[in-house]
Order: sequence, then structure tokens, then C-alpha cells
Amino acid sequence: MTRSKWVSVALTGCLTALLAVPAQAVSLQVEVVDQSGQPAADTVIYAVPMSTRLPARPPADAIIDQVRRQFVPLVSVVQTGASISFPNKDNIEHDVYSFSPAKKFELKLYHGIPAHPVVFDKPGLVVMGCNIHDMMIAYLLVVDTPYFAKTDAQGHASIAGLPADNYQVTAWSYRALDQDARPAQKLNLGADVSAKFVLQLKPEAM
Ligand SMILES: [Cu+2]
Repeated sequence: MTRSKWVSVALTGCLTALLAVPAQAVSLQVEVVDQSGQPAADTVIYAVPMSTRLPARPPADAIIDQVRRQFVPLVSVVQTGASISFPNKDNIEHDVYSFSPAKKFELKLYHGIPAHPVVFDKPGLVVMGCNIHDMMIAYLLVVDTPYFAKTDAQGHASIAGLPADNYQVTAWSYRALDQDARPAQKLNLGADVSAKFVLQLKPEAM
């Protein structure tokens, strides 16, 4: 191959690669603290684009385990339409239920993996419990976007691969003093952005 032909092939390859990915993908770093400045772990962050369409791919499924009479994880977030399976890893039976308007359901006393996952087809907060063990509780936030994350022990979360756009970025904590509060920021994500939320939270349960 001549040099000029090689350059042409290489350029065509680059262009094809460029066209295959969205014009520009950016990332969002979020820090969440409570009213005393302490890191707020297990806070859900979700970003809804103002003008770009959501990707057509189906929502990612999730798993909420039951281990030693606890739901693991305590807090989950999924996109509307996602399926969640609830494997019981204990040697005793659990009876998982929710009375939340966003999803009322019950998985009657069972061991192992239920035959069918539960589909969460409406956005909102779903609080789950076990009819046998009153201490068991889990929180699921169902959101109308695939762009979400949960803060780690340091109160940090990041969402990568966001198409450049203006976003409504919302934070929700299961410890919020006002469970209906949805503090949000409008952010221009034309490039990588860092944001901070200060939430009014109840003390962490011991
Ligand atoms: Cu139970």
C-alpha cells in the first residue's frame, strides 16, 4: 500500500469510530454531605437530560439479596421498567412486600430465588419490608433515566458517559428529614462538572 493510501484508510477508520459514538460524553462528579458537613453515603443521584433523548436500550436489571435477615443493598436505584430479582440467601423463609404507591407487591414466604423477577414500571420510591422480620427494610428509587449513581462512604458519586446537555440533577437520601424532598440542580454538562449537595438528614441508624 502506498503511504497516501494508507493515510486515507486510517482517516476513514477514525471517522467511522467518531461517528459510532455520541458527539461528546461527559462525566458528573457529585459530593453529598449532611447539615453538619458529614459525608452522606447511600445517596441516590440521578440526572435527567433536558433536550437529548434517553438511549433506546432497555433498563438495566438489578438484584436485591436477603442475607442474615437484611436486604443487601439497603438502597437501590433503577430506571423505570427494570426487573429486580430478590434471592433469599438465608436458611429461613422471607416474605417480601411493599405498600408503596409506585409498586405494591408481595413475594409470599420463600427460600432461594423467586421464579419471576418484579418489574418496577412506575417512577417513585418503593420501600420494602419482610412480613416475618419487622427490622428488614430496603429502599428502591425508580427513576426515569439511565443516568444514576449512589454515593460511597465518602459521599462521592460519579456518572460517566453522559451526552453533553443541560441536566436536572437530583439527590435523594433514605435519611432525608423530608422524604418527599427532591433537591435538584440544573447543570450545564458541556464538559466534566463537579457538583455538591447539602442535605438535611436524620442521624444514621446504628
Ligand atoms: Cu424475613
